[in-house]
Amino acid sequence: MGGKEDEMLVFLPKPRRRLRLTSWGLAMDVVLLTLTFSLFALGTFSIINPTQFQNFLSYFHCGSKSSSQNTTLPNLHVGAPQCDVTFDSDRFDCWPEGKGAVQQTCEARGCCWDTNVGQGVPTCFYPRIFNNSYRVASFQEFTHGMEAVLQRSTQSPYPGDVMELKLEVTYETNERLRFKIFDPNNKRYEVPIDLQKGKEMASNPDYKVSLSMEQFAITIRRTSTGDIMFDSSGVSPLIFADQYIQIGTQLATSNVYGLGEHRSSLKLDTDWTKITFWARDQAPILDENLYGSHPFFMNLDGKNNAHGVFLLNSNAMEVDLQPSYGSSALTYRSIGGILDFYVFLGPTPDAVVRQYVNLIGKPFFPPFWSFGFHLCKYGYMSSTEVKKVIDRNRAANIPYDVQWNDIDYMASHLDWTYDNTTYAGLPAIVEDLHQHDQKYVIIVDPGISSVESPGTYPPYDEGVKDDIFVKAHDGSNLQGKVWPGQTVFPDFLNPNATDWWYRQAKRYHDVVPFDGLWTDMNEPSNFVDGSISGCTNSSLDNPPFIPPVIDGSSLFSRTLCPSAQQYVSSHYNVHSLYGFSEARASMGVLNQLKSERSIVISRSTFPSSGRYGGHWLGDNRSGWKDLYYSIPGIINFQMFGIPFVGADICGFGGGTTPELCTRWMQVGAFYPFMRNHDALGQKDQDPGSFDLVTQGYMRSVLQTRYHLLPYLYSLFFRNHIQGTPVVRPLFFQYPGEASEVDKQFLWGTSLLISPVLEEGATFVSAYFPSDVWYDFYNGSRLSTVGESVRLDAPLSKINLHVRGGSVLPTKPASLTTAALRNQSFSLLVALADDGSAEGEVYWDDGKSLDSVEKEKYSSVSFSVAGKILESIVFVDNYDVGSEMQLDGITIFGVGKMPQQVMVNNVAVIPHYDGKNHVLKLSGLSVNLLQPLKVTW
Ligand code: MIG
Repeated sequence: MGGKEDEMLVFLPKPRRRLRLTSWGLAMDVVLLTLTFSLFALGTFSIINPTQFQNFLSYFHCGSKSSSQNTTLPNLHVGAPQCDVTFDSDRFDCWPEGKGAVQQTCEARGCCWDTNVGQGVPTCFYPRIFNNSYRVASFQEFTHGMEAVLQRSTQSPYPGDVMELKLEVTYETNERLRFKIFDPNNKRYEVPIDLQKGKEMASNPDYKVSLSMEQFAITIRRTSTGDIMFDSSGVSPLIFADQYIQIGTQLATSNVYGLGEHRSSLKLDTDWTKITFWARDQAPILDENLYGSHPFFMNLDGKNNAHGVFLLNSNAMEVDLQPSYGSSALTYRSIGGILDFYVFLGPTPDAVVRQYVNLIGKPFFPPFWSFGFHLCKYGYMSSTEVKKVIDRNRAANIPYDVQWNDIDYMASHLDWTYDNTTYAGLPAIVEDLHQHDQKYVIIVDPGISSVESPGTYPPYDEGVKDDIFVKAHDGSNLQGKVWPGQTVFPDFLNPNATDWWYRQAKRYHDVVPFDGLWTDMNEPSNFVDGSISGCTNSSLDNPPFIPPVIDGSSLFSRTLCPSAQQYVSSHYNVHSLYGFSEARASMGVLNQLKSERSIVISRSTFPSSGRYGGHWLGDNRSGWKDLYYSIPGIINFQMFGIPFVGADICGFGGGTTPELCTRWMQVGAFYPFMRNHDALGQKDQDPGSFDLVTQGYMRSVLQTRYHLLPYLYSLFFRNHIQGTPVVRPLFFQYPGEASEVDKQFLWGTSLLISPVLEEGATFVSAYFPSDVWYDFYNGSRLSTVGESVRLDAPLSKINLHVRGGSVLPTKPASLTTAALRNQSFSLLVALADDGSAEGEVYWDDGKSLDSVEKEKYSSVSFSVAGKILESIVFVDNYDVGSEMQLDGITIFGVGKMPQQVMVNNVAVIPHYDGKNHVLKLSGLSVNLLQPLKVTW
């Protein structure tokens, strides 16, 4: 922790030491700073911001009292100067086990003991000067990075210390830096995902790395501003033992986001929060570990620049967030693998997401049909019941594209079967759906029954033959228990499993031609802990440290034994990759089966899952809180590169009400993946099951969604080629404002959604960033911005606003996406204050596997300036005439009735709404693939 004997070495580029001093303007500061510099070797902190300056002061006050140079365990106790950590917030937990510490054992770790602390504050914490960690023994600098050898000479509290480590820093691109800390002498497990790296190397990066030598620390700053992006000095010290790896970092500000999968507000709570990563089948509980693992966060700095930090590590892990030095700090504690960090420079939130997604792999491009409305329920007792639901929603003219089936369709819950008594009508239903241009998606679970009569159940027999099941520690197929009873679990990390999975899917698809796969239970979930015969006493099953997972005491609660063996490594290491590997295999199977784009919706996910499918947020409840939490949940998965995401609309568990379900359909109409799903035993909640008034509200918002699908689809195209997030929180677009707003969200940069999330409310208080906003429905301009505005929100309506400066492509709402596709386009133009606007449309056949890669699409951009709207046709390779026709243009913000309106040099008769300043052109029938020019 920055002892005065510390030397720091600064790498690339050269220090700009004096630059920032003057900006503080306080002579006192400069004096103290100079003092500080004399204590901490010059060059240590070449660029300093005020927060950092506070850190210096505390180092100064305390560090001056210590002159400890030795490397043996210091004998510390309360009251010793080293333990005089003035603020609770500067205390870094030295006993993360939580229970079991007493003064003596705490001090034996070289730590300080104080029970007189606030809620959540550790009683056993690191002293300021902590010598029981690593020092830099040697280093070498290269053009594109550096290497250092780190050594420790004492033991940590955990077995298997790696006494010598290697640090490798690579300046990978101008926007991305990697640093890796690993054991150079023994190869350890590393996450087997396929990162997407080009050959490019950094040429002029805006980052700078410095090392603290005597007590190892790494500091990474944005060169142009001096702000911290990663700084492991002054926080929890580095520990690298076989099953306990710890490193900390200061945060630039407490505006920190990400770290999934968890249920929480969008901006994370940094007031002593513990976040656990270990894939888990568990209905969402605030902050607890959930279905997937995404050790990625975004942090805003004091200048509202954003950066991102990704720790590529799949082991069980804990991240602690706490206040520190007037800002916040973060501590990672992983129980395996290595430390493999990527830092992304942004500087906009949007750029951070793009940089991260470009590394982990850009998301799959969903087929057009998948943006329609999906309907599902657990507990359709028969195919007759499914047919009844389909029919009543069709009869109610509900825009509706996809019907799903949960495990009810299976015979005895066996994958790749259907019950030929209760579900005898299934093939006919699928045929009927297809005849109506609708699609059908089924659930499949990983657990494969291992106790069917030999020769009767090919998925098991063939899996045994192909030897693709997860092995117990003794080499036998691990036996667990899931829906069908006793089961084994395919190891989707085994390359042979994909072919096996394909054969099972193909056999079934020949009879029931499903269009997408829903991969549930893939944490993987197990109804018994570990296996039917328990787990071993090994340190894999009983590690010396267990992060605070649900059920606290064990990693194998409701899943497989960590000692189980998979193709790549132990389940201990690859547990959280199970859902990812199943989605990857399943998308491969679908591509081969359908030769068209399809969807996989996976419950468990890991970084790069987005390449192979989407996600839903799991088992929520029919409650208003759950409705709210869906919004931060959906935004988080945009950051995680899994943009095709939704929550169970109207709520899964518990009973919904017409009001809640209406409000939820209104929010859900703006989930990228829109599915209404209900739990077993609950009352039906499909739109057709409600009274006519409620049905009307639901139909109306579905029509709005369908109308806007060309815009959503164009956003997904951008996302697919560049990683640009589809749904955004306000702070992405306005980082200086609204850093906590998570009850509203944007589609792209142009459409602001401000839903009602409270029972009985008929208005909503919505925040409007300082910009130009028009009411989506009537085009009137909002007069108040930069604050919260009270908007009318009767149950019939969700408030939507269009940002001035946008052009959105639309088509008239239809009952299916197939019908919608055939209709002509319209443009919705919303003018900025200077009269400008821009936008684009992407269009293809909606289904080809290689539409984008082979440029089998059309794309047109639009821009408005000086009362002229023009288009540029970039690609015109998809030209089905009826689909590419442009019929209408609506322009918001046209101050007065124009004298003349010309479209491609032909005068047209407009409609002008003088009250709301809206100009409307209709019946144009021009070809969108010809350059367009509209003047008014
Ligand atoms: O053990 O398949 O999250 O959506 O309806 C429960 C039945 C299994 C959990 C999924 C839920 C699904 C349910 N599944």
